[in-house]
Amino acid sequence: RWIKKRIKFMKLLKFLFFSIFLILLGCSKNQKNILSNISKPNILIIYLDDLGYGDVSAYNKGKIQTPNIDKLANNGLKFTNGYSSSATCSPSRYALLTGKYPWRNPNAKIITGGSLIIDTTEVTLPKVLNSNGYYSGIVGKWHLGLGNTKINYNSLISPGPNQVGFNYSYIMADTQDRVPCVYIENGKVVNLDDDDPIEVNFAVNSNFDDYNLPTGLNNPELTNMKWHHGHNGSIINGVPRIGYMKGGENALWSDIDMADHFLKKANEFLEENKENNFFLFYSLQQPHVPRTPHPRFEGLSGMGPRGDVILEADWCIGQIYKTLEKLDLLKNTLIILSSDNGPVLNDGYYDNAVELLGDHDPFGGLRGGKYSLFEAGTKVPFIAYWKNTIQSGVSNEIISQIDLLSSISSIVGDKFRSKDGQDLSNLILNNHGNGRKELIIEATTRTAFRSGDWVMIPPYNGVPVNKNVNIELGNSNEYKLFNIKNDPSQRVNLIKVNNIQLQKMIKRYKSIIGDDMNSPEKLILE
Ligand code: NG6
Ligand code: CA
Repeated sequence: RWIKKRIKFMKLLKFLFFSIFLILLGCSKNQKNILSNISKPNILIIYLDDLGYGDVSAYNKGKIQTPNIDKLANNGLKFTNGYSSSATCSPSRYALLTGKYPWRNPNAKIITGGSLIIDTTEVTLPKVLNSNGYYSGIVGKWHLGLGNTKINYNSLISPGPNQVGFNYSYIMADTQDRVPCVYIENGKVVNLDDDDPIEVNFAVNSNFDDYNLPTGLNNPELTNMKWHHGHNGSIINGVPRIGYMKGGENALWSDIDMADHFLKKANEFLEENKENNFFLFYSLQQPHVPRTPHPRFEGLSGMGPRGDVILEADWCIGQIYKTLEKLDLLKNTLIILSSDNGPVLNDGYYDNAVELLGDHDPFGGLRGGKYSLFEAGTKVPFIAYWKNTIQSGVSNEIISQIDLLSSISSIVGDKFRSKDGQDLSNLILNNHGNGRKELIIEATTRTAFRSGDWVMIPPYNGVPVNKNVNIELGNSNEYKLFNIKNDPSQRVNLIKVNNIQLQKMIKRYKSIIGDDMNSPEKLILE
């Protein structure tokens, strides 16, 4: 009996030990999950196209209302000195994905049907994340070039996003004002009919007239949006585009449905990857031209199509937020929202962007705009949001999109740091520590220099104002020096008043750009 009792007791003990062991194991597993999720958040970059510093109402500069972006800005960290890496799209996106200044790469210029400008051997943001167990996807505008030579849209298009790190891609090749007006999924044109191959041509004196296809130049009567400058090639869905396109009828996108279409793909990506660590680059096309809001947004802003597509984009961002909420992903997703360059009103179509602007200020009181070396070219909305992790706040520290690769790498525990980016993870997550001390600003291959509160713009040949878009580009035959803390709209040139500061900045600027400056012919440095 005694032995039986003892065996029973031992069994009980064993059971107890085993249960405790299981409980502990469960705890530690949970703990590990929580920890690993916290140290490795999902990354969602929401990237807008030509959205200005004043176009987000949380910045209190303009009149348009963007409640969904505001939600991220007001409950996350809002940067007031956040920069895109260039005042135009392709170089800016190149720098975001590689952490390298775009002026180091002579190919990093606005792309019109051109080849991929990221070397497939280069380290990129998606590659770093993939090596840390992430699944990476891009949905939306690409504009970093495709292929190595002339692109054949009728077979697998490569290299492209999938060759520089994205496991999944659903893109528009360049812009919605450029042909071909089709979506490309993992290198394949979506809905392409083999019997109706696509031909694309960007030659200025194209022989596309030979095909007897209407163009904006020859058949303005067939357009429902009039071109102002450029944009007089093939007419697709009533909109004249840059370049000429033939065939691919079945694959043509619907402009008014583009926002819903990309949103659907982005939502699908989130649903499918809710169990993975994921990186999604949600690259919206708004408010770039042609601005074609879905009819349910038409007229809502009272500012014409430009305002309407901003409301449409804001709504899409709200929908993405809802999806993350529904999938219970907000607590372990770091969201970065920004724009690839500053705003422009008339970028080539008559769409009343100027006429109906009213007292809205997309430029947020800054000088210049898209294409410009002045502040409005590259100072953009820049927001970091991570529910329950990033405290709501405002940072006046300087941060650039070029820092995202190094910072995100650091956040996920990777050692990689890019050539020109800084690890600003502490600033992004904790609003703590310093931002950049200095930054090279870029616009259409020209460069300028920000150091602390000072901006120095070297002299450049070229017109001071691009009359078509009515934007001051920053060209003049003298140096310019501004203290943007006292003079954010860069009105007072201080070269005479503070020559010492000017000389200091010229010296430092030259030492940074060195031999890498790729357009010395544009630079008149004495
Ligand atoms: C310019 C286009 C402009 C826009 C820009 C690219 C003309 C006259 N202008 O060449 O409309 O498409 O390229 O914009 O064709 S970006 O935001 O993608 O850099
Ligand atoms: Ca852009």
